[in-house]
Amino acid sequence: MKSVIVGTAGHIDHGKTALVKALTGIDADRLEEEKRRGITIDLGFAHMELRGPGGEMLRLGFVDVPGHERFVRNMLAGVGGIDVVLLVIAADESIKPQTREHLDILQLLGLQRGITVLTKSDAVDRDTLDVVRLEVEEFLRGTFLGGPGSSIVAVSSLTGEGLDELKQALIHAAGVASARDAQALARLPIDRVFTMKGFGTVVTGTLVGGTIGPEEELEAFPSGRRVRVRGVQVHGKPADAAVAGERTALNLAGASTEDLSRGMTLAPPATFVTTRRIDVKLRLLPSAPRPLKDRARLHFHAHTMETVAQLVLYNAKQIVPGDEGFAQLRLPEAALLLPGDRFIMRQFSPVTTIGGGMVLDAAPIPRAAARDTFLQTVAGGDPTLILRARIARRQHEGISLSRLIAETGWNRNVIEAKLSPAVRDQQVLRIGDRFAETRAIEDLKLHLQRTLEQFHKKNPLVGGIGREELREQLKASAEVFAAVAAALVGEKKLEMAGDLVRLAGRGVAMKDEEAESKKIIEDAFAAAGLKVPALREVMAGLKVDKARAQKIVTLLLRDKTLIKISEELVFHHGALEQLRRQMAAYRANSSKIDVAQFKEMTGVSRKYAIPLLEYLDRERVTKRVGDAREIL
Ligand SMILES: Nc1nc2c(ncn2[C@@H]2O[C@H](COP(=O)(O)OP(=O)(O)O)[C@@H](O)[C@H]2O)c(=O)[nH]1
Ligand SMILES: [Mg+2]
Repeated sequence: MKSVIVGTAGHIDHGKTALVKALTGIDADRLEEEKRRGITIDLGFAHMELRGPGGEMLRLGFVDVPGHERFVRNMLAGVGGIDVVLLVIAADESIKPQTREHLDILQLLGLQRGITVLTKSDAVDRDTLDVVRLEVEEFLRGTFLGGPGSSIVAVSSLTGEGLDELKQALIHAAGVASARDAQALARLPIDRVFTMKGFGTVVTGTLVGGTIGPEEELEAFPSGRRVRVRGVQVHGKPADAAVAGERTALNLAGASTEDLSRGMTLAPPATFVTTRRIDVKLRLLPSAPRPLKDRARLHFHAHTMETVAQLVLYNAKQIVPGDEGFAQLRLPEAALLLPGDRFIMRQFSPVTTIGGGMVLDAAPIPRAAARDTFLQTVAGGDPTLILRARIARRQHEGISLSRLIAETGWNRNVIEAKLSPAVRDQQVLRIGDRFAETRAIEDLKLHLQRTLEQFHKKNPLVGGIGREELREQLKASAEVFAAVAAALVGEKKLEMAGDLVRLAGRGVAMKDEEAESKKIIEDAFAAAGLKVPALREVMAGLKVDKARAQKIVTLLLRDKTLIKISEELVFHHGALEQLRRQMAAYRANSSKIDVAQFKEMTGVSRKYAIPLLEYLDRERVTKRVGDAREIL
């Protein structure tokens, strides 16, 4: 069954609550104080079913809002989830301040559908009603309620006159209202939290996307508390699941009423990332009293949340009434917001509605290059272009699928489907779980080759640059670096020699006797194990001169074939690895070892044992405790 949320709007005492009651039979003023004072303070809820033109049933959930100017913030908490509005204007009073303010808010929220209802038609004569109708038509011109085909219906909740016509208009509006996306990831902005005898904690809200069923685990944002859904009710009745666009009540396990409050959002756990900075497109109402200045403080309302935000204008010192622009809003606390979410801004003081806009990016990159182009692409709304822009701005690092989900709120299937043509055409590369623009990866390849070229020029005698060192210079993650290096090796542009990376055919060009000497040194140390010869003696037996021999040793130390552990002692890396293995095996029997035991285990003299143990201490294989060592 199609579910549509209908919200009321309009000045106080114009008959909104009476109208909802006349339609549904439900009194939406639920608070004792509301009943006593006869005014709506907080949101009220009601529901009804109507038969559509094709015989299908339509489910209408009503959100009745307060009209009093002091309670606009409550109105804002309810109006975020509505699909169709009933703009209520009393025929005996016509347009009043909150008629204007509420209409401004509805427009800023991007609402598309609604019906204007002239209430209390019984209280005025025909001529007055006609005059008011003309006034209202004039007032609505140029708004979503003023276009051709939009209806203005005169109604009396007292006599019932006009109610049938209104129901017909509602059926039409509900029929054409676009359904909310049940495939999207679920998000339920909480508008009420209470306890119910026998149930425990209950929250309600309008489900803006996705579905929620019993036994699901959810996370409350921004607090991070995990809850489990015990039961679901839709429009006051138990349901198998709540679907996007439905008034939803959840009975929750894992949280008390103190843990949850209006303004929080329930969503699948570990899916989204909260933010304190959002990039937005915003619009200042023509009726705003003054220009909006950079650094201004504002009241910020989105979904059911409200907070104070600081404005940082992009590209401008101020925005004048009637104008729009890109900006960043900085929030005092983290919030869950996603691109496409609408918000309202109210002046800090005195508090009036001055504008609003749409979230474009809830994961802004500080000092990003080409930020405006990025924001324009997001504002453009084409999902494929948006995904490409989100990948491109991460340059060669790319972005993981889960991060794309968190940044867009779109589910995995949608993202993979939208990207699959670009992946197939190799405009986008998939590296592990990341997507990166091919162009950015090609740039990184060139950058890597240029970096190596410079290195070889500066260090003609060195066999290459260490992997990690190169990776850090390129500011690439391990994953991306490995992929790029492997690709270049495949293209025969790169060589890897152990830990070293060099351009193909480059690195040390040794003469024969140098290469021979190098081998002699290496072999001598490899064969010696821990009982290494004196370096002086080995060098003396070589064919090359002392300076060359020294250079060769430097190279062997540099590529970590040989490892120097003290001024006099140099070991082959294989021997030290063997020692580590011995230590690990020894540890299986005893966690402590002293010098005598170490000498016995390795067969080396004290002259070697002490520096070796000190080396192991530095490498955190052992830790000195008194005269002995603890093996870590
Ligand atoms: N004569 C007349 N009075 C109405 C009608 N609708 C509402 N009222 C009265 O107007 C007052 C305000 O109505 P209410 O629904 O609370 O207004 P709200 O503040 O917009 O929700 C109440 O005293 C209602 O009885 C109507 O159609 N005709
Ligand atoms: Mg009311």
